[in-house]
Amino acid sequence: MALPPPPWWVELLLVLQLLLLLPPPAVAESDDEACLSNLRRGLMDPNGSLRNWTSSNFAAPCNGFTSYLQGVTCNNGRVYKLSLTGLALGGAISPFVANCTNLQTLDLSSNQLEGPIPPELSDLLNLAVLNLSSNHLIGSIPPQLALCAYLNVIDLHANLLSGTIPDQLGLLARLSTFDVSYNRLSGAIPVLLANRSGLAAGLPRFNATSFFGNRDLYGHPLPPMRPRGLSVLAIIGIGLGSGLLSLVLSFTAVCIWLRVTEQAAMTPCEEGKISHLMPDY
Ligand SMILES: *[C@@H]1O[C@H](CO)[C@@H](O)[C@H](O)[C@H]1NC(C)=O
Ligand SMILES: *[C@@H]1O[C@H](CO)[C@@H](O)[C@H](O)[C@H]1NC(C)=O
Ligand SMILES: *[C@@H]1O[C@H](CO)[C@@H](O)[C@H](O)[C@H]1NC(C)=O
Ligand SMILES: *[C@@H]1O[C@H](CO)[C@@H](O)[C@H](O)[C@H]1NC(C)=O
Ligand SMILES: *[C@@H]1O[C@H](CO)[C@@H](O)[C@H](O)[C@H]1NC(C)=O
Ligand SMILES: CC(=O)N[C@H]1CO[C@H](CO)[C@@H](O)[C@@H]1O
Repeated sequence: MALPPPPWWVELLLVLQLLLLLPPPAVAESDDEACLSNLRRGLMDPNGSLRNWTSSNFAAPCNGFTSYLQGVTCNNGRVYKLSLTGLALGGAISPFVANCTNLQTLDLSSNQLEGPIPPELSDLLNLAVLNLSSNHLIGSIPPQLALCAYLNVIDLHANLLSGTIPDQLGLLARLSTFDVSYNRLSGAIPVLLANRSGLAAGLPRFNATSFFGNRDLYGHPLPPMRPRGLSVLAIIGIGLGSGLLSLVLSFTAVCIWLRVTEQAAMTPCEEGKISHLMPDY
């Protein structure tokens, strides 16, 4: 006969069941409207790609599975995919995007977006794909992204992100694509992103391509931290540079000296002599 499970375990199970039985929050329907209208307000759209993003469409963004809003895909009347890629959009990502609580894909890649990645994205508990690559985003990568437990894809390559890569992101068990290459990130690469844990501990997880192009990022799979101070190349460069400079300076000095002595020695008669020396044809 099996032992009865400990009481705390039963309690936990009950709480979980209770949570599953709770009705969805009453505000759910109007969240998408707040999400889309605030997102639009924060964006600049020089090419008019968001012409259909009008307030009447925000009020009813979904008609079952379809939407009149460019880049919006719906599922059961809720926005579940936002894909505005390569539309020359400027401005910043509104934190209100987190009000689209059913969002599974947020792809705003290949635009001119500025400003930070809103940490509020952690409210998007169904988020599986986050692609904000090829923009001008600044600030650090919010560690709160680790709360989006279903994240499969984090693509932030080619931005201006700085700071360290949060260790917490290594805990995202479903993460299969991670790209933070070509930013301004620094510090050590989190071990849990470089190597697998658990049964496959020590096997590589994401290779160097995920991390290239960040001058101050170091550690496996990139080379270890470079020694502080001048690199060998810089020293050679400075040596060659100063050598060349002194050569140019002394050459100039000799030229000036020659000119001065030449002018001092130059007389009309000597000029005549010189012309005599020229061969006649
Ligand atoms: C924009 O809305 C109009 C109707 O309001 C629709 O016919 C058109 O297909 C929409 N465009 C896009 C790109 O969804
Ligand atoms: C936006 O418009 C400019 C100028 O009209 C054009 O050169 C550019 O290709 C357009 N970009 C997109 C993404 O439509
Ligand atoms: C992110 O979007 C870019 C294009 O905008 C695309 O090339 C890239 O493959 C996407 N990333 C992933 C992981 O799908
Ligand atoms: C990660 O893996 C590399 C080889 O793939 C290995 O050299 C390194 O020691 C590992 N690091 C950890 C902390 O397991
Ligand atoms: C890194 O891994 C990807 C697949 O995940 C592969 O396409 C790429 O060639 C690898 N790059 C290096 C430098 O090993
Ligand atoms: C109803 C709801 O979730 N509202 C949130 C929308 O987003 C803003 C900014 O993140 C939050 O402050 C609201 O609570």
